[in-house]
Amino acid sequence: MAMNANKASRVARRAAGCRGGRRRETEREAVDLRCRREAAVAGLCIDRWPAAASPGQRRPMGNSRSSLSDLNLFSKGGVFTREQLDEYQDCTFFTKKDILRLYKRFYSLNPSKVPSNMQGNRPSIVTLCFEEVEKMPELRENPFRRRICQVFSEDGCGNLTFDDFLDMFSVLSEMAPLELKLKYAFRVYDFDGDDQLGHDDLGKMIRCLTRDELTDEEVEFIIDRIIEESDLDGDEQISFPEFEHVVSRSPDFIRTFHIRI
Ligand SMILES: [Ca+2]
Ligand SMILES: [Ca+2]
Repeated sequence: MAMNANKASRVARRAAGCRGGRRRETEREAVDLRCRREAAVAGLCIDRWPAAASPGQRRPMGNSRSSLSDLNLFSKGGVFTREQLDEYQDCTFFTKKDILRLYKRFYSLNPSKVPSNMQGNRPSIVTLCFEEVEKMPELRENPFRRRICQVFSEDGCGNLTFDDFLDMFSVLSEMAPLELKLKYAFRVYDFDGDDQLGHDDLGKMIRCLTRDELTDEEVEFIIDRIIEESDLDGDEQISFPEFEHVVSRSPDFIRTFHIRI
C-alpha cells in the first residue's frame, strides 16, 4: 500500500508537470488510502460514466476483443523503449499493457499524425488537437471535456501530447486516489485559474453541468447556495480546502471524475 502512496505522489508530480521542470509544484507525499473507497464515486460530476468497477473488472480499452492481438503487433514493433515503459509504469497508475492500450487509442485518433514508433522525445512532441481527442467515447458526452483537456494539456489549450494524454487518463482512472482527483476537479472548475472558485467559475460550472438549461435566476440561486454551504472564511469564494471540505461531506457533489479504460 505504501507503494501506491508513492506512486500517487509521483503521478501527481508528473501530472503537475515535473517533466522537463515545467509547472513545478509540491504534492503531499502521503496519500490517504482510506480515500480509495470514495475515489470510486468521487471526482468531478462529470457525467454519466459508469460507476467504478474493481480493477479486476476493468475492460480493455478499445471496443473489441481484437484489441490484444492488435496490441501485440504494436509491441513487437517496439513503440516504446523498455526504459520509457518502465518510467510510464512508475509515473502513472497503469501497467505496461494499459500503457500500450492507451497508446493504441491515442494512435487511432489520428494514425496519420501519430507515429508507430514513439521512442525518444516523440511522446512529448507529437500532439493531437482537442477536436481529435474529444471524439473519444469516454469524453464525447462529458460537458467538461474541453476543460479537462485544457487542464492536462501542456499548452493549456486542450491539445494533448501522449504524455499529457497518459497523465489525464491516469488521474481519471479508478486507481487514482480521491485526493488527486479532487485536486484536478478543482482545477477543472477553476476556469480563470486563480486558485479560487469564484462567482463566475461557479456560474460556468453550473451551466456546464446542467447543459445550460437553467435560467439566470436559477443559476444565481445555486451559486448562492454553494457559497453559503462552502465558504467558510466568508470571502465569497471557495478555496481548495473549502472545496475539499464540502466534497468530503457531500460525495454526490462530485460523482465521477473517473473513466474506465
Ligand atoms: Ca477562479
Ligand atoms: Ca472562501
